[in-house]
Amino acid sequence: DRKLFFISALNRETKPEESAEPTVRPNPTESPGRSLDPCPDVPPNLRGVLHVEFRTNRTLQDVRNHVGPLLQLGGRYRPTSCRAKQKVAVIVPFRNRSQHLNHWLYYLHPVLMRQQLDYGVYVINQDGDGAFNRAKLMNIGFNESLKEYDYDCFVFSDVDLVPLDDRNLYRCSDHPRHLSVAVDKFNFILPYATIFGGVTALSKQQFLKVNGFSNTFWGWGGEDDDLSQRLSYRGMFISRPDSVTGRYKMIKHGRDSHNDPNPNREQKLTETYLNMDTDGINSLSYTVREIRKDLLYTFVTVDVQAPAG
Ligand SMILES: [Mn+2]
Repeated sequence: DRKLFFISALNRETKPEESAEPTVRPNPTESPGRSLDPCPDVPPNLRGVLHVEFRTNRTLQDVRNHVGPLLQLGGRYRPTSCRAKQKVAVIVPFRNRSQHLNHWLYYLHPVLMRQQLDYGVYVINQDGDGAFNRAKLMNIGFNESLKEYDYDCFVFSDVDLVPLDDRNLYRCSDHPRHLSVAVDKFNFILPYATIFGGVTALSKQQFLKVNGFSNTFWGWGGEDDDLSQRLSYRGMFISRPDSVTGRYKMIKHGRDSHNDPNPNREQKLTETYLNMDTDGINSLSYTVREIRKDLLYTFVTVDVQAPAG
């Protein structure tokens, strides 16, 4: 039957596993020392509850002085005494939030170091003033970070969320992990059971299994619930730390310009199952405007091809 054959050929072509695999160019000079023993399951120098405050004005130079000496260009770090269990790309979607980024870097770098991760920080900056697209910036971060290093775990973090306990490990688990479970803004309570926004961690395999995020959520809201539904449709569960370890402080802010609530988000959430195989990492299209290496991060400015108007 010709028609059936055509449909099955089409299905094969759109399978995310085949087209989504980004090119990995491992840099031999950057491969972790094979001679080191693996790091322990529980990092030995964690502090537990952290003091976090956003009242001071922190400059980027303050942060460089504070954590810079231990970092390699591009916000890269790896423990020197043991071989890290995971290679983690921390992806931060961004536009016009420099003060938030300073705070985030000030608190996160020491935490990630104490957690003995082999990690890099990628700030993905949306160019221009078109509608913001958080989810597409996440997909771009996944793609761009993999061009630099053979990362196997991806932490996607909003720039205004700082953990209040360093036992909340920025690593991947057997199931996609939601890290920001108890945010002060929501009175330290999980707002609803399927929530998957804020800070999340997915292995490369988990991310590709759902074809990444949707690229088509413009403006605020919905993209995180869409990813949550993708995970569910692919038979995965959400893993979480307990509500004490998973506490976060959010930097207070008003609504960003060009990030109004997306009026289509409810409708789009009814279509996740229909769209997820064709809208995601396998359909990602963007233009890199600039890649700038700071000691504290890799800053990737991208044109996300926002719709006109
Ligand atoms: Mn926020």
